[in-house]
Amino acid sequence: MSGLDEKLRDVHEEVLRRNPGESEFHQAVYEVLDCLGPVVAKHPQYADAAVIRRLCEPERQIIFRVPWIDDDGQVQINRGFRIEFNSALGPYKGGLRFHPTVYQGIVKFLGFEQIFKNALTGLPIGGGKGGSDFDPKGRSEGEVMRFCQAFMTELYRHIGEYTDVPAGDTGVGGREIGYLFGQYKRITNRYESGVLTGKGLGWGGSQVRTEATGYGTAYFTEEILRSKGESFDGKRVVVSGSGNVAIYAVEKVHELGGTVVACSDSSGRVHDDKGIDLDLLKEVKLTRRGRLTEYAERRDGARYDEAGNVWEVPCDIALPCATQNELNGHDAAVLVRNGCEIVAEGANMPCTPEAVRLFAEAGVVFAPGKAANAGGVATSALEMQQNASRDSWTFEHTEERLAHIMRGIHDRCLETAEEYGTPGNYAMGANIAGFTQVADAMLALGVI
Ligand code: NDP
Ligand code: 2IT
Repeated sequence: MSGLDEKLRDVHEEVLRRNPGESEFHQAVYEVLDCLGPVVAKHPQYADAAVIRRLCEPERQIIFRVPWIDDDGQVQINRGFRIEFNSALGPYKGGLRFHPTVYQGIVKFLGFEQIFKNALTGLPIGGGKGGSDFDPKGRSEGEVMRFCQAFMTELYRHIGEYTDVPAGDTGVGGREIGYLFGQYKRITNRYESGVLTGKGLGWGGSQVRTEATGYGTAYFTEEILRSKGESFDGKRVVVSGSGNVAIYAVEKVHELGGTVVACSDSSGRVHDDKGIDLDLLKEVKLTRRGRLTEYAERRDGARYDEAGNVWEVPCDIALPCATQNELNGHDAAVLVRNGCEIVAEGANMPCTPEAVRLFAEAGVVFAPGKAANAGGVATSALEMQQNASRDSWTFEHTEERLAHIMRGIHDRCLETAEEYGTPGNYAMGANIAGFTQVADAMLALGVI
């Protein structure tokens, strides 16, 4: 299929053969391998020790049945996953996703991305991911709680503060982390705060964790703008999604001087040219767990378009914050035509390979998720630090740490891209910098 160099092509073919049907995982692996040509040319030791082949094979993959009883008294069966991908740098770390589309290929792609993202934070965390094909939409509070308890009744034996530390992702927020932690505590009879992150502020959670991914994406974008001698002032921004990452991206973009003129959910888009009203968005999505249609009904001048494509709203900056492969080649062409200058991924792998190629051709700056959305997991690692020292930091201190980490990731991507002869290419910089950090640790730890 590819323009990969020979050794990398063999690795890629092996991944395709050993993981049939897992297209998202194939895509994520290819995207990384595609950047590693200059690295293996310069450092043959990585190929010699089969570091890249080992990296593509998870250390452990857990699949389990999750039986629970719904409000009608019916037994429901879901499938649970935890992929413990790589622990060279620290305990496995990564979120849990509850969404009907979840299967092994999605969890593996997310776990694979997480290895490099976590390395880029510079904090001691390995890569993992988990989740279930459970669909929380339309489920009652009681059903969500019973599902979380059933999920943890199996998962608890695999996790721990020094082993594997899950957190939230799509469909898993503070409410679910609460139920998961409660069940872990009950089964193990241990108040082990560091076993999960994204906990409530009153019981071991960290300030800023809720906001961290969206804030981090906005900070990363601000660094890109700064490197071009610009700022958010006067910039029109489009954000896709209206969940955890999207909402706090909107909040920070507004604080930094930009205007978010559109956002979306899986049913359509809202266009609000005056700028998204954040209080209303939070009330509809966070307080009421409602739909964006309600936002448009209550906001003068805002329009909801069912099946409307959010990328058709003209903007200077696009922040895809919903889900994988949500921005394809067609969307990229529309963004380019409308003069978009920067695309920074708040979600994991939201841009298709064709979209990324079109951005490169058009000179649009592209920041990949493993760099631009690393603020969430970085703040999770800060939560682990606070838990380990039984401490709790202020909002200001934690946010300052987050902003510092995001600036560090940004600079490291640019410096690495420069070093390997592709100045300004954030994807090259992120993949190479993340890879070399993990690969060096793997070499030091021997063949394990
Ligand atoms: P949420 O569940 O809070 O929100 C997800 C949003 O994306 C919703 O608006 C949802 O719309 C939309 N969405 C989800 N799936 C689809 C789909 N298949 N098609 C169209 N829209 C969809 O999730 P998060 O905000 O936490 O996560 C969003 C992205 O960010 C994911 O890629 C996640 O992996 C990534 N991420 C999350 C982090 C975190 O800390 N939470 C950290 C780093 C990355 P609807 O309500 O209609 O379903
Ligand atoms: O994709 C991600 O980085 C997350 N969902 C956050 C993981 C974490 O452990 O905080």
